[in-house]
Amino acid sequence: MDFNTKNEKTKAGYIGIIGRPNVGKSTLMNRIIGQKIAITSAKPQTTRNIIQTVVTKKNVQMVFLDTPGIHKSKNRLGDFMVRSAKSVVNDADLVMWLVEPTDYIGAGEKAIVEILKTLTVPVILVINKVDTVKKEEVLHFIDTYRKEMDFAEIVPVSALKGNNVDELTDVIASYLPEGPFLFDEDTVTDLSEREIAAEIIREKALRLLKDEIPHGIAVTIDKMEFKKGLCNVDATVLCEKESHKGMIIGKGGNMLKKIGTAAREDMEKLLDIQVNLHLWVKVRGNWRDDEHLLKDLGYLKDTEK
Ligand SMILES: Nc1nc2c(ncn2[C@@H]2O[C@H](COP(=O)(O)OP(=O)(O)OP(=O)(O)O)[C@@H](O)[C@H]2O)c(=O)[nH]1
Ligand SMILES: [Mg+2]
Repeated sequence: MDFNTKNEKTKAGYIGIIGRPNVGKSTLMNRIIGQKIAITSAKPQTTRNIIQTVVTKKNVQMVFLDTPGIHKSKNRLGDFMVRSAKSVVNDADLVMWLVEPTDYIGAGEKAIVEILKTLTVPVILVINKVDTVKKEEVLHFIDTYRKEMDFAEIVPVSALKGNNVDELTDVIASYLPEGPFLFDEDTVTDLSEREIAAEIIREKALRLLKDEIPHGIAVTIDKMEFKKGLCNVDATVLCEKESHKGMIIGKGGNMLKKIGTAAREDMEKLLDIQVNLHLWVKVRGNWRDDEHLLKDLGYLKDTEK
């Protein structure tokens, strides 16, 4: 049996968060850990990689695996995203399936149910965004979903407002196996500072740009150095077309300035240091189907080529 420093029995485990795009997976993970690590936006397919975060409270350590939304992919990047999302269910001690508060269970949800039915670990259904519907309706949605499969628990929450999130955290803890902590108690994420910086810039582009442009954007950090109480960052925004480049830069550089300012402010909060951010924009047509570029951008592992 394992004990923490206070001689209490410890529990620890991996919790996979899966669901369709835009249901609030990253918002919920950030809410539970109490920090904004994963980027979020109103546009689907925001998360592109598995993001691991760790929260240690008293004798329980929860390791969350936030995943890209499961969707019908249209390119190699999409294939990678969906493959990553599906893979976490094999590494998890517990799976949370996040859904919208609706009684429409479409082909996307059905496909996820088929994956979940094969699992031996507990599956918690989380009905998110309950702040957008009437309380009475939630019971009806619970009933609809209950018919699809046996869930260990069904928990309605609002990740945005925080409603019922503490209760959900208690439920998660109750299903974790007893065992030693998997990480140091002060570990928060496996993302490096460079990766976080790139994600913050991508989030601002996602939020500020319109239409299909954000989906064709990737961000690389070309330089990140800490010097004399300053952090100097050079980054490149990759896009797919010359016309997109023009819109990302904007009239008189206005849009790029907006993206840069918003990103710098977030980086300064997170790193607690003054940040100098320089952004460039480059066109790399079709990068979402380019093996080499995908690999450089961290979206394709060697073994997956
Ligand atoms: N009203 C409401 N909106 C929410 C809630 N949770 C998340 N959202 C919003 O839903 C949108 C999508 O949130 P994300 O956390 O990025 O969703 P996701 O499931 O991680 O999306 P992908 O990474 O694209 O798969 C954002 O605009 C969030 O603010 C909620 O509880 N209530
Ligand atoms: Mg996400």
